[in-house]
Amino acid sequence: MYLEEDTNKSEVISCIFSLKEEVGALVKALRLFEEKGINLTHIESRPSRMNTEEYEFFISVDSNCSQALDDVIDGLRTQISGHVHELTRTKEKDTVPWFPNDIQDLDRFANQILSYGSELDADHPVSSDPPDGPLRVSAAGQPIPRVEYTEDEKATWGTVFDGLKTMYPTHACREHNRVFPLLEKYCGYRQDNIPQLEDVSRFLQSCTGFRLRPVAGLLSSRDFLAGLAFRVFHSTQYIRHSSKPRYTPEPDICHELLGHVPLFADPGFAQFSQEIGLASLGAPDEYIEKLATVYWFTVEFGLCKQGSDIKAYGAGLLSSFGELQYCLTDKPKLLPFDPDKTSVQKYPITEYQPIYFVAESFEDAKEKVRKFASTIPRPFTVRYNPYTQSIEVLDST
Ligand code: HBI
Ligand code: NLE
Ligand code: FE
Repeated sequence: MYLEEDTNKSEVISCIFSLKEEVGALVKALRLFEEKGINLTHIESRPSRMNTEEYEFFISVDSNCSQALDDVIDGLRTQISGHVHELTRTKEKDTVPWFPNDIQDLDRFANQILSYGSELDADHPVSSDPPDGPLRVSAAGQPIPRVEYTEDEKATWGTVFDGLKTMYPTHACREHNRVFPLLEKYCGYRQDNIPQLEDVSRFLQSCTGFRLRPVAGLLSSRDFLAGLAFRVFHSTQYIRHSSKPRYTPEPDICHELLGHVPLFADPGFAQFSQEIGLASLGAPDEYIEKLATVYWFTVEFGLCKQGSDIKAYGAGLLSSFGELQYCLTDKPKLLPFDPDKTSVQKYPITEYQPIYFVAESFEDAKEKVRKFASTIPRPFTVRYNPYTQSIEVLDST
């Protein structure tokens, strides 16, 4: 299922509406869909928490029905129910941003790569589709293609691997140090071998259910964070330039495999990451920016207390032997992790961080992010159902 992006018009593909609990109410509403020839791809119902006389319905439609859905929503509003929330993929006032409902929906992200460096570009995804239609890159469930790396690339990996491995015992958090030997044993983590995403993804699934999906570059914060809600981590497959082994601003295979993967194998950390993802679904843009900033200062550049020490758990630190060394010197400023403050902290993206936030523990950080997430305005709450690999939209507020 691929969503044709048309930046000029609204792209409503899901909506939530409430109906009085009475015989035939749903039939009347569904007739509006039938009249417009709309094919529903998903429908879900539950009693309203806010109004015990009402039921709420969450529906999705084929993306080519989006124009007709606009008309139906008008009809629902005027003829049947005042309460309709639209979910849209393009920006429109007073609508809830679209979010993936099902793990298959993540296939839409493969074509939405941004050029690196400016979040401004988040509004203008660069499409690399050929003229005769979109490329479907590694759909959910397909094995990740294996990559043959050049000798030069392997040498770069070797330099990064060695540089980091000697520092982990003193600089990395204990969770990272616990998992790393398992990756050496089961996934081919070696100085002379770049592990394959498919093998690593299988390993992660057996630890925490996290899986990797390859992407050709950066996704928007909204898309990237949404993946985490499904325990899906979008991972690059290319490697940094051989002249920059100590530090590169962009994610690369060293960053994903050495920085992120060990922690996604840790149950507490996996849950922490997924909660950031769940909090992002359908959140307004300004909150996506705040969550992306929380993500930056935790998953990417977090420090945490362990006993009487401070250790690195952020992947951007654990994949850069330049910054890993720097972050535990007295040069940067350390502040306590507090989502209200952390979420609005500005940060550079092409140099070592001047400020790090220190968490008491993953558990404590999770609690704090949970509290912060509860302040995000959304007309519903969400829960991930791992059996169906889909998001359950729970109740309206
Ligand atoms: N996209 N592919 C990819 N990899 C990332 O690590 C990544 C991303 N998009 C945004 C992002 N990271 C973060 O900086 C936050 O905006 C979520
Ligand atoms: N600076 C990190 C590294 O060199 O591995 C990558 C950070 C990606 C956000
Ligand atoms: Fe990263």
